[in-house]
Amino acid sequence: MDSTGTRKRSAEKIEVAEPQNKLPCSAPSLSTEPALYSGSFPFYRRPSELGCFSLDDKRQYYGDARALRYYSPPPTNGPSPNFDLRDGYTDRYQPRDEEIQERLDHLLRWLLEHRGQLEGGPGWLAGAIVTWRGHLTKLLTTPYERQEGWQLAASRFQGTLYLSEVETAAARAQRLARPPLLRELMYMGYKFEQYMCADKPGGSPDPSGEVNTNVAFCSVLRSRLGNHPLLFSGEVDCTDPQASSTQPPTCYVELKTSKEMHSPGQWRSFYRHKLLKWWAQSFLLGVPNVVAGFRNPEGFVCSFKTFPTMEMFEHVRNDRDGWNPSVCMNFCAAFLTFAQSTVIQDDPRLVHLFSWEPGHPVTVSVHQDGPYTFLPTWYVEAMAQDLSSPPKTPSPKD
Ligand code: 0WD
Ligand code: CA
Repeated sequence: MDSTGTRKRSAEKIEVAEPQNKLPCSAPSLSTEPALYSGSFPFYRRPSELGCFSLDDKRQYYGDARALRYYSPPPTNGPSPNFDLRDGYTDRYQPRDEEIQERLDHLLRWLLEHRGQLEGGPGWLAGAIVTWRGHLTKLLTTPYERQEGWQLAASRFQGTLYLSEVETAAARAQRLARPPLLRELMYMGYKFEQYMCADKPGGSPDPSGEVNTNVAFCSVLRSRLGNHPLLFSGEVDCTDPQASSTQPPTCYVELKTSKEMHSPGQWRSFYRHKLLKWWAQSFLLGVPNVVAGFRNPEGFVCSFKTFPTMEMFEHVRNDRDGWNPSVCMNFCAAFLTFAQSTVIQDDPRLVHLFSWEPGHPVTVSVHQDGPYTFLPTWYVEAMAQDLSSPPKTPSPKD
């Protein structure tokens, strides 16, 4: 940034797709072809936790760790687990209302309350990208995704670039028509967390309680990808009180469920598809281990396995149809460069909508003051106050 608040163009080459048809002018777009991004692994700063917040059973925000849970697996020398993941689905399940679009709101509240204490020096935030970890996960997996597209809304405000996902029409239609079996499968993932987590360190899980997916513990982190400073937040399942490091995010554990596998072909497919998503999500936040519970066709977890995040790639390293972490990270860096160079105007009501469908490049459309605007007035006005009110002069008593 220079003193006028204008973003300096970096020397980095923007990897914008060459128009194949050689038309003289076409709107800029970004290719997602894996072959274009297979260079060496880019710089990714070890994510450090800046803070956290919690959402309660009514989705109310608290600026503390009250919703953090503690990893409490059954003893390894005891009997093998037998967790009924369908238990409570019909009578003890309080699912979050997915019609409510929260966009970046909770993260913005955290940022507003901590903007004065951010490390990185004055102006760090003005050069940063603010988003959810889940949005970055989608970017990382894009070069390999063949089914689901995405839309990301982008606005620049006081220099900072904010990225907020927009539910695509197809995703909305799918959500509204979600088959009952898929709904139950989603519940089973949360039920597994309840079997594996305690409310207090050293405590025991209580599977008799209800599952309420409004409750969330979110970590807020600082990192950098290439020359892009990042501030993002992600939901964390639990912390391991026995972990060798008690320092977040390296004490965090991600919990997953997956179908029991019986053939080498099933494992291969698991490594190619599921492990890519698990890796991208946990690598971004710096979560060292993913604990997977394998469920049988009756919905019982009878075994689990820990997958260290840094070892996941080994399962596909020699697989021609596998994934490559460098491709994921280089594509994400290229997208962030593309977004930074596309969104020039500093205006919280102006949205550049980046859209992607499998088999196509990322395209952009521009929207002013419309339904895509996502930075809330309470945030914009409070942040603008900072700039308009002169800094307090210390009184002799201070
Ligand atoms: O990702 C999104 N489209 C949005 C998420 C848009 C706006 C808000 N959020 C919220 C979520 O409700 C949640 O509180 O952000 C938080 C999660 O952010 P994230 O960590 O960036 O998201 P992601 O990495 O996609 O998901 C992490 C976990 C999930 O774990 P699994 O193991 O299934 O990947 O967050 C939970 C879920 O447990 N989660 C949700 N919980 C309730 N409703 C949702 C949701 N829509 N999405 C993710
Ligand atoms: Ca999880």
